[in-house]
Amino acid sequence: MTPSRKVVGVLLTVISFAITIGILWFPKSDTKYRFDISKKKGSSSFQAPKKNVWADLTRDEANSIYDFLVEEWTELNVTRIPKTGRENFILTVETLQPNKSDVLPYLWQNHKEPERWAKVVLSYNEGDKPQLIYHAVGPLPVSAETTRVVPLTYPFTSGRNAVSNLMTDFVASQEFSLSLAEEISDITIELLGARVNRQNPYDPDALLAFPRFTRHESGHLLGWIQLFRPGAGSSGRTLLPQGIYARVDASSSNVSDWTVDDWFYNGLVYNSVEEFREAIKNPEFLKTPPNVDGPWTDTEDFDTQPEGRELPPPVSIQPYGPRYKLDRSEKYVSWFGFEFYLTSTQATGVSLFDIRFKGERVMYELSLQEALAHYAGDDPMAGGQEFLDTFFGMGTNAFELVPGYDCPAYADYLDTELHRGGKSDRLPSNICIFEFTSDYLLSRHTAQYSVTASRNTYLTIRSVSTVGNYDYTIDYVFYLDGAIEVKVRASGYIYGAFYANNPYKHEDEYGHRVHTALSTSMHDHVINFKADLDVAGSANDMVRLAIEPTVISYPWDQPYTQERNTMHLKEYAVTHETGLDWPKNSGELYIVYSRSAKNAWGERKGYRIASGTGMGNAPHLTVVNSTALGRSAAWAARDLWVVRHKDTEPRGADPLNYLAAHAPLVDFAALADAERLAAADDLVVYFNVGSHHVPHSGDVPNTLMHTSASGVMFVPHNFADRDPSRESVQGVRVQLQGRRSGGFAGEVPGGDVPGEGEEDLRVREKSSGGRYKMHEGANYFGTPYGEDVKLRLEDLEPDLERRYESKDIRVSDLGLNGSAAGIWAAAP
Ligand SMILES: *[C@@H]1O[C@H](CO)[C@@H](O)[C@H](O)[C@H]1NC(C)=O
Ligand SMILES: *[C@@H]1O[C@H](CO)[C@@H](O)[C@H](O)[C@H]1NC(C)=O
Ligand SMILES: *[C@@H]1O[C@H](CO)[C@@H](O)[C@H](O)[C@H]1NC(C)=O
Ligand SMILES: *[C@@H]1O[C@H](CO)[C@@H](O)[C@H](O)[C@H]1NC(C)=O
Ligand SMILES: *[C@@H]1O[C@H](CO)[C@@H](O)[C@H](O)[C@H]1NC(C)=O
Ligand SMILES: [Cu+2]
Repeated sequence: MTPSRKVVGVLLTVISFAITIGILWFPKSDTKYRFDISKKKGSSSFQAPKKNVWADLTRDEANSIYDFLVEEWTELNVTRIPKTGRENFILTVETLQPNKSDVLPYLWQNHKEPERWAKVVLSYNEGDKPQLIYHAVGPLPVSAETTRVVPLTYPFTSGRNAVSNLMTDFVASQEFSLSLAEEISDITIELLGARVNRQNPYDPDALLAFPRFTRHESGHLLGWIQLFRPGAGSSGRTLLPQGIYARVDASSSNVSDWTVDDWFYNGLVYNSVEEFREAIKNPEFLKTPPNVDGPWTDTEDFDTQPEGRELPPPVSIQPYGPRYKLDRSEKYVSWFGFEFYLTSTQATGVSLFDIRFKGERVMYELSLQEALAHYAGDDPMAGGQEFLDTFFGMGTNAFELVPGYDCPAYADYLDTELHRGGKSDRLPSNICIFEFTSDYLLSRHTAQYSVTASRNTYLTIRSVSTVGNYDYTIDYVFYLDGAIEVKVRASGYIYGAFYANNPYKHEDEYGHRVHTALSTSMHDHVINFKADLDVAGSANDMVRLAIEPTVISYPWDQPYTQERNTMHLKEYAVTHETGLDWPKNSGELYIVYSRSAKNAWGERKGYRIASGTGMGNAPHLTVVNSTALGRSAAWAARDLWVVRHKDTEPRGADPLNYLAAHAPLVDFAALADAERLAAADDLVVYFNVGSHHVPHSGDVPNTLMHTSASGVMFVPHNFADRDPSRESVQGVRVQLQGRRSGGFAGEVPGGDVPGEGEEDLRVREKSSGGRYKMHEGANYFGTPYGEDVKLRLEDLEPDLERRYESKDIRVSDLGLNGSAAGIWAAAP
């Protein structure tokens, strides 16, 4: 049957009229899907069931602690805002996370709220042995009667609460580096065509000088100072090393006593600056071209217009608001059965607590612990370089996100607050929360008379920590089936090495040449997270469920096949605290089981820990017994670790470990020390994500996120009785021609109409009771879009001139200032 010309004409008129007025109704037999948008706006009244006991201190709390320490605890002799580096001051103030043994009774047995405490780092600079010292202050609120200040030692395996700081006089040390570079201006002009320019440090031909310090076991503090060009355009300084290095003995706290001995250029060591100067005069002296800034370090191309670039790309929209509920004041989120609290710390950024799925416990804590970047190379900078980024602050450096780009335009944004250096600073919109519908389905199936498709919508909590040259995008992702993923993607500038064009170099051993005088330096990113799994309760155990080849003689094979080469499952209990690597050929499932809770089929409820979404298996550190790291990051040696939970071991790392590599406050090896795991133990898993980064020409100007992504996933394993996403997922079943359902080709004779007395497979039980009969065409589960939507430009392209709040971002130069070692005031 073909519609008459007249009908088509009328339809076209209706459609064009509808387009003109901006509303197009697709006639539908079933209109129950239409939304009342006003009903979806009610989540502001949503309230967390309990207080967020992990929440960071408020400004008022921080102020009361500053006052208390300065005025009431005069024996500490601290000032709030120091005027010189010689004073004692309160460097940081934040929440001391309550003990799990106090929080669980509060959450589950209605016990009283755990005491609230703060932890403070005091920067002690009197005398010539500067120290950073942890104290606990509590209980809060501050009261002259009950609040105490006690040395904080219980979280540290070392039993200490202090580390030596590198120096008191940061300003003098900066001055030292710059003067050193000035003193060799004749050399720098000769070799680099540039010199220090104090009037304009951003002059592209100005030179800057930065040290990399290492404390040796002997107690010596040595620094290698390297010259850089400033790279002001996009801040690509780490692409602009200049290849002249000087070794400084910085063991004295008085910078005037520092001495320089060796110099290094183009693969050769000179024992003094005179020797270096003399060598340059020799006609045989081998020079290498300087590493000069230019458009090649620019992060954007505003110019070229290949076909297609004149159109903006597709973007995701959310016309009816989010489906999660957010209690902003308690930082509590609820989404399709998932519930959790979130908080942020200066060192580690966003952490999640008390994660439940459909009312059942899954994890007590999911949080970043440390982010290591370990370099290698044959020059003194790359060769000894490693960064433990919590020292610079993954939370301190989690800056404002770009709406519409870092996160969808429709995301919710949260702020964090930093209490450091005597002040409280707000970091605006640096955590985002959003739902996203993936480009691939969660599940689908085609049958003879029907096709079914379920959308894969997930919930992401995202933040980005920009630590100097590098940007880490950190996601916690929740899926409808109960899976939780941790994903980290790196971008920003690589830390390059000077390309020494000489016969002694071993460049191919450590990277690739990527510009005139720039080589990449291979490095490992190993980023550690803690997952305190509480699978259906705290009493958990872990198994390795191996998928193994085997040879079995089956009775049903006889007498024709004596033995069959096949495979089977074999379970190995993890009986002691240990480190594990991801199994070869993915040949084992790592599963954390509830000790006693079972599903309807008698199987223990579990969560599997899996690696591999992204660039393959998440790696661990290649370097064995790293000289640079000492004992400060033992967790980096294996892919994942299983340990017992203890209140005295809340963290696997500490930001001050960076200053005490050989005697760290937290030595992870003391946490994972092969203790026997008992039946009712509460297990904690530490795991690593990251990459073996061998940057190549495509990392210039910036590393790309699709090549730097890695993740670990926690996937329900017999956790429920069947796939729990069925009840929350949105999708469609297309019932094809006729009135049958499902089926296989050719099986049912007599065409598409059910026969007399034959069961009608189109009738389905509803979970709410009653029945649903599928009709021919599209049968939706969950609510589909049912009408046109009107978009604002803001939904597609947020107005960043209005919405991006920050005017000046405190990006670290990876020196000591602004790190966990202190914030320095220049002498007045
Ligand atoms: C307190 O610290 C200052 C330096 O900030 C120092 O000069 C003074 O001697 C100290 N006072 C006491 C009592 O230790
Ligand atoms: C540092 O050393 C210099 C020279 O050795 C000396 O003049 C100065 O007084 C010292 N400064 C301090 C703070 O001890
Ligand atoms: C690393 O250190 C451990 C413990 O001291 C030692 O047993 C092992 O042999 C070392 N490995 C290497 C490659 O140095
Ligand atoms: C937390 O646990 C540790 C170790 O048992 C203990 O020393 C500390 O006092 C506890 N903290 C509070 C606030 O009770
Ligand atoms: C140290 O960094 C802070 C910002 O974190 C800045 O205000 C201060 O001027 C810096 N001090 C020096 C001596 O560069
Ligand atoms: Cu990298």
